[in-house]
Amino acid sequence: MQESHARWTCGAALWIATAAGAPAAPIPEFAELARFDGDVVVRVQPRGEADLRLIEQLSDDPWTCSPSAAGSVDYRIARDQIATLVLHGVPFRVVIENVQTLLDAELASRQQPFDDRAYFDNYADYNGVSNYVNSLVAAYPGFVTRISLGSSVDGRDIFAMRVTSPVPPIGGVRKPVVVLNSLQHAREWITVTSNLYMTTALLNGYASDPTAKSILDEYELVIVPISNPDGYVHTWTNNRLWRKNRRVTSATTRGIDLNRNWSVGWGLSSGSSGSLSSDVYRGPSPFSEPETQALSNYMLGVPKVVAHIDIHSYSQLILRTWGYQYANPPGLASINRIGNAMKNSIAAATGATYTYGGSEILYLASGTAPDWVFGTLGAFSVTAELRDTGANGFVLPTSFIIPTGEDVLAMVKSMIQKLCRADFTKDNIVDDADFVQFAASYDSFITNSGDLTGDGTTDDADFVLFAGAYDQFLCP
Ligand code: 0X9
Ligand code: ZN
Repeated sequence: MQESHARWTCGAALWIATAAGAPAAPIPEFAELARFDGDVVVRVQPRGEADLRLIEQLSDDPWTCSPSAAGSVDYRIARDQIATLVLHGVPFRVVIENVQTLLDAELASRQQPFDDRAYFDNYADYNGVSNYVNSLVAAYPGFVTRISLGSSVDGRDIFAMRVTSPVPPIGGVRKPVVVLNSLQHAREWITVTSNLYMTTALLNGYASDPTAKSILDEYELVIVPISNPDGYVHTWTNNRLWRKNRRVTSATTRGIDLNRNWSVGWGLSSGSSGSLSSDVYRGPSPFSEPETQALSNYMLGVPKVVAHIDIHSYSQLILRTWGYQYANPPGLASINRIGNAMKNSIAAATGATYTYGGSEILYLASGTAPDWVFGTLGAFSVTAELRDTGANGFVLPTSFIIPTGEDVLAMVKSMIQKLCRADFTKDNIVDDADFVQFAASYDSFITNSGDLTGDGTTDDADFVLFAGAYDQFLCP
């Protein structure tokens, strides 16, 4: 008996009722890297449900989705299926002429030994990234600490870095934390290099760049380069275009979309799927996966997460909350102020055009990381979709590594500079109650080392200096 259900299409808010129960494609356990000879990526402009059904029949691999309000969708299909699109008069254009040629070029550069090249000349596999984290710890003692957030389904470490300067926090035991995680989706390799590039640039810039210095003096960055270790390894060894984690879900299906597995907005069919074979399968319950548990539990244990970016590719977007609904989030004006600054700072730094907006510029996505961070922790949180806009999609040539890393550097710097830190009560309104809470933290501060004036005594003059620091928390 077939059940009618909303079927997710990797596209702009396009939802269709379709018959479930088509046999799930078996998941091949590739003896070697899967090949995609003769495949192209097409950008389709569906005229209605019939067009969508056709493209879903032709393709088992929706790529990411166009920001265009016109609602185009990208799919990988076999070249000889182009004729079918033409035959049915479906409007489309080819955005990637030859997927395998892109993959071959990437593979050729992978085969150079990692040690022989500069870090950002190429992509690095799971061990390469782990080694790079170790090398940052060694190169910046006192600034970088390696931590573990937990383990993946297959037992791989979800490692992370705490990055901050040795300058102590004002009025607390830990500086406000900014969390930057990449690669919930395994095939989005550019997100890993960009996250590491941004981290390295801030550390390098500490001595010479006042912005880098103030960021690392006032904040702690928690960087999670590979949020989906098993998926990432799988893209290096078996299928470069894998998206989900590697959980066995049935005899023929694998993987849960980690970015549909978070609890806020979880389970809606308008933005995720309950079908095991779907690329946006949400899993059996919120936080069913150790990877999402590891990230969320870590953030719950941090005294103050003040901002977060969940880094993805591609499409060049900054997506604010909410992902799961079109309704405005509380504090929208403040969110827009930061989001627009991020977009503008990227354009100024690298010339790249990113679009900023809510789910209306992409599609609804339910159970995502930023909705949880914003909804549960009250912290500013966005999804960044990095380069490009589709010419190379997930298989970005290595020449994009540094420019896209510069995009992320600009977005992180501008986000942190624009953060409104005065909202201590986390009600999205800055008022006297915030100052009261701020001032109260002086009590715990004074029991440690209240002598801010450095005159050998802890007295009212120290409180005056402490309270003065509140001004720098006020929203621009
Ligand atoms: O679908 C996703 O998880 C993200 N796009 S991707 O192509 N990298 O898979 C977007 C998630 C955020 N979406 C919204 N805020 N609407
Ligand atoms: Zn993604």
